[in-house]
Amino acid sequence: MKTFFNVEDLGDLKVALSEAQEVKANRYAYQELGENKTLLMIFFNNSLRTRLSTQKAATNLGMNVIVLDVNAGAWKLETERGVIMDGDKSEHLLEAIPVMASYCDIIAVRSFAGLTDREQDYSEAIVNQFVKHSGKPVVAMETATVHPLQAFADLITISEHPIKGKRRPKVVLTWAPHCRALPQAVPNSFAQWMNVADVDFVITHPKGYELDPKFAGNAVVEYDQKKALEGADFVYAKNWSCPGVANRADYGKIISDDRSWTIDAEHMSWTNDAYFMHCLPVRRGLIVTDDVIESNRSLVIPEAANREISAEVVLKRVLESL
Ligand code: AN0
Ligand code: CP
Repeated sequence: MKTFFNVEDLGDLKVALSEAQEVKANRYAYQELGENKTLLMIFFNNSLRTRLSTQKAATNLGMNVIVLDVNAGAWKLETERGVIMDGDKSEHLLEAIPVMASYCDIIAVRSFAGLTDREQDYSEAIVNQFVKHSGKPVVAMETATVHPLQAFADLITISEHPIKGKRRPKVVLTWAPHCRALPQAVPNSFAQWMNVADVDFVITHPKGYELDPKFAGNAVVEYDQKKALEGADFVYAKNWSCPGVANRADYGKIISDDRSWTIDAEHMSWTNDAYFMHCLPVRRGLIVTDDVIESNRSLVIPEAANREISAEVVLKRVLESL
């Protein structure tokens, strides 16, 4: 595997899921694979889970790890070509990328959507420069439009919780309100992965929050949240800002603050005693109430723990292809 951005990069999901279980049962079995290999993790944005779980996965595989927080000690990086660099940015990404690549074998990048320019974000302008100019395999740790390590961990978590009497569980991705504009990367990847997985997938959100068709695919969209949640086996809550599909001018904006979408016990009572999922970090009281996230149906902690496993499978595959 040379890059990891989309579900297709992983090939057959059944094979990937059984590999995940094998790795989970014996996570130190591939120490020799990463010997004398270096992972460079570059963060343009904050992280708790991605940083810790990816570093842990790499060390499980015997790799050396370098972490760079671009905003904490590195030179501020210019990302556009053709600008006169007389502002606060001291270095250009076009020099920084090959320099950073010279110190490592694999590059993992976190670079969130700017949420101001839809074309810029959806063209993946930043991470594509890493792919083009590094000459090294590039792993997404949440880019402008995708968060595949999260979606893979979510799928592993769902597969570990079979629903009695059902071959295909009903999985519902529901928008929930939030006080700050958030990217679409998590719902985009979750939708992309659920569309390929062996599940019945429904997306629910207020009008105007339609995900880009490239990710929503043929998923059922139900604007009535109650109807969508009826009979659900997994409720995956997430806020996202306006994807600008119907109205480009609203891209990246908060166009609804409807608190009736917050997942509380009443919402969960409409489901088939569903499991609750969220990628974290989560703001309680906005996305989900304390009682729901603390309930015995909440999977948020096992989901986060599976980030180590999704990252290990991905890094293992990349190492095998070096
Ligand atoms: C980010 C997001 O919504 O994309 C990261 C989630 C993994 N969340 C926040 O910025 C709060
Ligand atoms: N879920 C997730 O990616 O968390 P972090 O932003 O803390 O890495």
